[in-house]
Amino acid sequence: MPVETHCPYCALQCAMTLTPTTGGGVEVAPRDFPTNRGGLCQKGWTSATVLTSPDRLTTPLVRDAHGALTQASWEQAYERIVAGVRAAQQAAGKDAVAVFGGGGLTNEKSYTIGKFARAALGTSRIDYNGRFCMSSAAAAGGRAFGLDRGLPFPLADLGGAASVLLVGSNLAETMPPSVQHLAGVRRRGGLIVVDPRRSATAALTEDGGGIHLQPLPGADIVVLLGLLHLLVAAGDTDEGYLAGRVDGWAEVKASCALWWPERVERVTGIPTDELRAAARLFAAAAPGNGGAGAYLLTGRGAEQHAHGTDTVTAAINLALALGLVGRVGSGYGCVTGQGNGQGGREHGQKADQLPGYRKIDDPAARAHVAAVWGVEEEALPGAGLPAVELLDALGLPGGPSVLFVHGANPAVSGPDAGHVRERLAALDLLVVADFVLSETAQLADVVLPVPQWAEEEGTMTSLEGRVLRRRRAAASPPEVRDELQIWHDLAQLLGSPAHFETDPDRVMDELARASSGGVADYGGVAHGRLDGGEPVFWPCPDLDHPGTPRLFLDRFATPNGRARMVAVTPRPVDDDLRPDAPVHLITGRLLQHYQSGAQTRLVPELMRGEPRAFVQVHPVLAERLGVEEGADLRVTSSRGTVTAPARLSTDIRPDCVFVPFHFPGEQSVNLLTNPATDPISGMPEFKVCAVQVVPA
Ligand SMILES: Nc1nc2c(c(=O)[nH]1)N[C@H]1C(S)=C(S)[C@@H](COP(=O)(O)OP(=O)(O)OC[C@H]3O[C@@H](n4cnc5c(=O)[nH]c(N)nc54)[C@H](O)[C@@H]3O)O[C@H]1N2
Ligand SMILES: Nc1nc2c(c(=O)[nH]1)N[C@H]1C(S)=C(S)[C@@H](COP(=O)(O)OP(=O)(O)OC[C@H]3O[C@@H](n4cnc5c(=O)[nH]c(N)nc54)[C@H](O)[C@@H]3O)O[C@H]1N2
Ligand code: SF4
Ligand SMILES: [Mo]
Repeated sequence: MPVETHCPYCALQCAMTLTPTTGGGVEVAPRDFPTNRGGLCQKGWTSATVLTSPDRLTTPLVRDAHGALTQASWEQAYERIVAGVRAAQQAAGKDAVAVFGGGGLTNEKSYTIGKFARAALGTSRIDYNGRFCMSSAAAAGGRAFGLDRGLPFPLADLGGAASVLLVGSNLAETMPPSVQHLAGVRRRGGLIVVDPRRSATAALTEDGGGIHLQPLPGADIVVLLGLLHLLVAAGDTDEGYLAGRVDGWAEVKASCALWWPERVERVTGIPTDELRAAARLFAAAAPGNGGAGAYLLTGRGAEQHAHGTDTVTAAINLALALGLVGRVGSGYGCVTGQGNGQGGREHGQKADQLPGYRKIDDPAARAHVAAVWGVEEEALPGAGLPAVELLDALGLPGGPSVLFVHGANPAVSGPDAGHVRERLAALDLLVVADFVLSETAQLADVVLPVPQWAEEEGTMTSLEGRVLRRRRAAASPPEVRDELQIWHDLAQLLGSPAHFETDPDRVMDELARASSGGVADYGGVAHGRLDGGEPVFWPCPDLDHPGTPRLFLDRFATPNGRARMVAVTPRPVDDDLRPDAPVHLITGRLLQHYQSGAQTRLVPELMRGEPRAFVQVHPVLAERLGVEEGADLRVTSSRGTVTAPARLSTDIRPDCVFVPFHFPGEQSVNLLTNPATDPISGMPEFKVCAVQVVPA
């Protein structure tokens, strides 16, 4: 029987039909859906390969007396975990145990992992890999609008726009089917891309009169202030909208006064005529200026910085100044990345959060959730530590000595990964649940094999805020155990006062109650309703509510209903150029690989496309270094060294090199990246640091 579901990987959540095959696997076929319109990328097409990969985990593994990971029974694995948790908590209190989740977990699992941490382990120490993803946009969106939903409008709305401004998003490689929604704007010559590289997305500006701005990495705030300066100078701002719907405009208007184009050019390298052309194009598209509509979208290029929240705030300020937000046909959005990057940030995996995007330090929120969980409010811990700080504290006095990892591979994807690996190695007990032996699982004391996407039921919330059904099409290998079951079992063994449901349908009903009345209100979301084919965008407070595809049309979710502008100041990147590190290192993604590559490196077809890391380098820089195409380059930051072959390309600025982060070991670019974090979001500065580049 063919089963209708969605792709395991990114937040576009392309629709697919899975047909079981005789070998225990499934066959993938794309399905028409408003986001992917029948398209899939190469990763989606090949996703089923991982189901039957010889490298997948089929039994629990426990580290033996000789230090080797060996096959074990579930009872042995649980015994080791329960003994480790008890010993750690008796010695050093509840916070001696920590939990690290992932933005790929279903809503049901995202909810339950947060409940497991707070109600079963009693620890405040939980955070997740979404901190590394769009947390700066989440913080900026929450601050400006009172609510963080990546796209507060359906993706297909982009189709009618006169201009779309993409800041640090490479959609054409990271969500290829979504490029269909840019067809209209490209035809109209309205696509503007800000990226230090001529990415595949930046190249899309070339066929129809669009604009690619190619700034110095980390200088987006200056670009955005420069654009705002030009809008103000030209009288293109939407004063009626600003007066009616926005607080803080006077300060923000003043903050861009000194960012005239020549000054922006000096800092960013963007020629004044290009900046002026972009400002004119974008302003003319705004409804207040008689345009057909304009969207500003941010991606990780803008967000993954030690000042990422301010950068996104500058983007939001620009969108508000043009009156784009909360208007049909225009808007600001963050392009959420992981499969459940949206739902994963709503239900309590974040250090300071309870389900429904509630704040863990809000007494009313605590009382509500404690009642749903059947525990005393006083028993709920307070706020924990954001991911980088959490990983940093592992194995240190006062820090956690036990860590559970579910759905993340921080040994490859964390900033300053060499240090992350050291901290993981210092733990008394590392428990990793995964379906492959990821680089983090390789360091574990206990590895728990879990089902893959096509073997489980649940829901995912896509980049649009639309809740989708994930459905089972294949059986897991017999010894594999679902995480809902694992948390249920461990909670029971640990004597948890809270009960843990194992049926995803019932977990969703509980999540609906726990989130009810919160910011991310899923009160009206139920599997049965989604199975009926109804698209449900949150907030959806009750079963009769139609859901909310477009947010903020009447008011923002702030107490006074008005958007809050915050003036921001550009700052240098944290790890800036120095004589012994004179080149900027940029990191990001390739079409063929997903994240740490734990899954996609198991797919032969994808490995044929991109088998290893490389250093994208401009021919001018390559000549200065005396290297040719394919020659090994040694790239060194103050944290580590990576050696990889040069790939010469005029698509990158001569003062930068680019290395993708999908590869482990000596090719892991995160050995180099900077763990300095944004003071508001906790986002590390993945996107830029200073390096020395020499021939190897
Ligand atoms: N193929 C593939 N697709 C994916 C993923 C994957 O791993 N592989 N992961 C998914 C996830 S979780 C995410 S978060 C998304 C990410 O999706 P994107 O945000 O599109 O991906 P990145 O490649 O990380 O970054 C985008 C661009 O930012 C640019 N950039 C670097 N520094 C700067 C800067 O300072 N300013 C600006 N303006 N741009 C800069 C890079 O050159 C890069 O082209 O993709 C999702 N889709
Ligand atoms: N240098 C650099 N580093 C980056 C970035 C960058 O742009 N540059 N981007 C950052 C971003 S945006 C992100 S999102 C992170 C992501 O970084 P990671 O956390 O490394 O993401 P994945 O590689 O997707 O790891 C998920 C792991 O969980 C497993 N898994 C998948 N589904 C499940 C499940 O349901 N249950 C369990 N238990 N396991 C599951 C997978 O097999 C995989 O091993 O990387 C960040 N790191
Ligand atoms: S774009 Fe994302 S959701 Fe669509 S097929 Fe590719 S990885 Fe899957
Ligand atoms: Mo991400």
